[in-house]
Amino acid sequence: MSIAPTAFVGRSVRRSMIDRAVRGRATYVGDIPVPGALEVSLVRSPVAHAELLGVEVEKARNVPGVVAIFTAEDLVGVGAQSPIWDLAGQRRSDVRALAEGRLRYVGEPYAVVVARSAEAARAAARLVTPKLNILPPVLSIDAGLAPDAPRIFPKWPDNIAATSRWQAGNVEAAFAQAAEIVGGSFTSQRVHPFSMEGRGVIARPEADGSLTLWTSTQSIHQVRAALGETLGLAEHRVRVIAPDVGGAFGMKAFAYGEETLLAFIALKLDRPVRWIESRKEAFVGSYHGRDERLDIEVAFESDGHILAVRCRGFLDKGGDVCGSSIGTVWASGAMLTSGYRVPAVDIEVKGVMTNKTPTGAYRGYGQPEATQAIERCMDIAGRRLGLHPAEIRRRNLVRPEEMPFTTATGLTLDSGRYAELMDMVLERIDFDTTRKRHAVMPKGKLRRGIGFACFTELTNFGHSPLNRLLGVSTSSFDIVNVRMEPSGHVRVFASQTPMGQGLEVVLAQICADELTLPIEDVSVLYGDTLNASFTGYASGGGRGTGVGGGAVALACRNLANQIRRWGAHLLEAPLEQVSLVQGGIQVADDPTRRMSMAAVARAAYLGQSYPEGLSGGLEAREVYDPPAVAFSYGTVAAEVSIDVETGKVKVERLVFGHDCGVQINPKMVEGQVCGGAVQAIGATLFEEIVYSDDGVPLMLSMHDYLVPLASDVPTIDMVHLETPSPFSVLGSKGVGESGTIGVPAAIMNAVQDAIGDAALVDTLPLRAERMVELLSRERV
Ligand code: SMO
Repeated sequence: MSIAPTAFVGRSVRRSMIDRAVRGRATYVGDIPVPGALEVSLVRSPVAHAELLGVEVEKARNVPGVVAIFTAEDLVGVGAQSPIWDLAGQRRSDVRALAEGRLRYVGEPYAVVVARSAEAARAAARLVTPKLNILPPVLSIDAGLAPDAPRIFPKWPDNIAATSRWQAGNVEAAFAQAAEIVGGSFTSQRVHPFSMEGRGVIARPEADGSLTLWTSTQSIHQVRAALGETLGLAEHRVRVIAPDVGGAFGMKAFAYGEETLLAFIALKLDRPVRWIESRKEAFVGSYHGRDERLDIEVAFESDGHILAVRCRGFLDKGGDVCGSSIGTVWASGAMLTSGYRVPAVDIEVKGVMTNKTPTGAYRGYGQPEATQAIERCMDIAGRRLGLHPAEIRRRNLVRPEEMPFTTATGLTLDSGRYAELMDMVLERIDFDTTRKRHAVMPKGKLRRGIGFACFTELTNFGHSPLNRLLGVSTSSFDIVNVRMEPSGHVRVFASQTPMGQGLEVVLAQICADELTLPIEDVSVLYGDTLNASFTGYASGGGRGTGVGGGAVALACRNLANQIRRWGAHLLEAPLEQVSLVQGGIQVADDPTRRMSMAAVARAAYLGQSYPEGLSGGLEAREVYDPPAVAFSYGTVAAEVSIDVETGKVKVERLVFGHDCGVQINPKMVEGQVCGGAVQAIGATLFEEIVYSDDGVPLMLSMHDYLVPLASDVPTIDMVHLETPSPFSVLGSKGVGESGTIGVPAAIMNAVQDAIGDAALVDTLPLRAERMVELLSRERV
């Protein structure tokens, strides 16, 4: 069956679904009414690096309303949580939910206060005082790598959490014979993922000895598994519920210590407890994104063909090896060759511990960083070799007839029309005309530039048996159950957890389309381990539609087959003549021999006479483990202006061409791409978490952490191609991270074009003061 996306696009469907699925019962963790819940306040480290010699809690205990105070030594029987990404040779940090012996970053929790009111808990938390022996902090990748650097984990021989390396072809020979070698040291700064809803956890012990945990997460089953590891709670004793999630962006992809902590306290006190992250806490207590440097060299032939890529990449991992471990820089390394034919590589990436908030998954997951490095090199090489930036890319981009194409880093590009989409985007932005227009403009107060970047995006993360090779210690199949109720209404027990992007609508569309039902006849249940279906890697890695939706399609096809067999039985027709048509079953094209879905369902639940091989009810369950990942891709072109006096960079135009395979809901695809692009404009132009010399983050509110405003965002002009993936049930690929991946590189290329060759644009963000500095080099 094919998906007819246009059937579902439009206000009425989206509004009705959103009204029911979100607005009608929009409930975040902080809104869950739990009578009698005690309030929890975490006490977080005020310093970047110190020995923790003791914790003074007496004054805090005397605050009226305080019920209990816990430090690490009270966490009897509580274990450390393993990272989900666990590469060969990776070192363990074994940090538990509360720090003991040492504080490793500002914001690390080392004590927790439980009180009858949030005010009392916060007041008491302020009175908890650590006894500290301050240690010198390690605040950068280079400081962490220095031979005499203080060890952040004293038992380790150095500060390196893990290393990954890809080697293929004869890199030495390639560089020896290269006509041109282009390189640089490309930095993507530390950013805050900034979900509108922060994190929050409520834990409630139940009368039957089980525990209910509400948490704002992308991965309910991973949280459940984490509590098994840290607290020894068997899966069936824990029910994890993610209510409506107000944004996640990868930052909520993996379990956190607070989930363990709240579960522990609830069971210990036998009382429900609640912790809702404050905005200030979110800036230090939830994982940061990016913070990578890629030192890259690319060898080219004189005709522009790439001979080899050499790279040493580094992730500033912060103070704990948790969650994604060094997965983001792993992805930078694996994706560095992007959509290009690269015969030889020597790429090595390392995660370096520092005294900062741990970095983790953030929309794009290492791919914006990789794209920045390779796409800057393509532009520079094109200029040096006298090739149009599109021509040098065209010569290297993998062609459709070469796919599936296995890259030198071992990834298989599944499908796509890379060069065709690039040309469409350049035509839409009038690339050549614009460049000519810029060239003859007088050099006034505004410098103008235009640039673009191609990118690929790893999506539909999966094939569980391969995960071990990537160091991923979870499965990545999704199970989906569907049930047609006696009324003919269908319930989808989804595996994926929507995080505010509207994924539940897409899953409902897939089901409705497979069963030819109006979308109103479908409900999607999700976000609750008790009634959602299982997923391993969960809602990240661009898996929502391609994997979660693929499992929905398979389960619905199974159900459709049962319905057809019932139909053939009830209408006394040969099975091959019975099909699902417009919300019912029908024999051939004879509308007089037809039954409504409800009539079939009633018969299936009545069970007075069974079709051969079937018994009562209408339910189906299917597992989908994709055979391989699928690559979305795109080209982003940007025109910028730079005010030479203030240094302000403005994105004047943005054309975004992308292909995520079959689009189930084009409106939502557009929303995802635009949202990501806006986030990327922020990360390219001004967002950055800056630390003081003693390791205190200077950004703790929206006053200092600048996210893009409407006035920073141009109209985003979209260009689409739709190349189905052969590795996906519906031909669909992921789109959630697309927006963030190509935009930084495109803007950097445009900014380089605007300022000329006097200074290399290699460091993000391109804040005004940095631009003033870059522009000043032109005058010396
Ligand atoms: S950064 Mo994502 O949740 O793969």
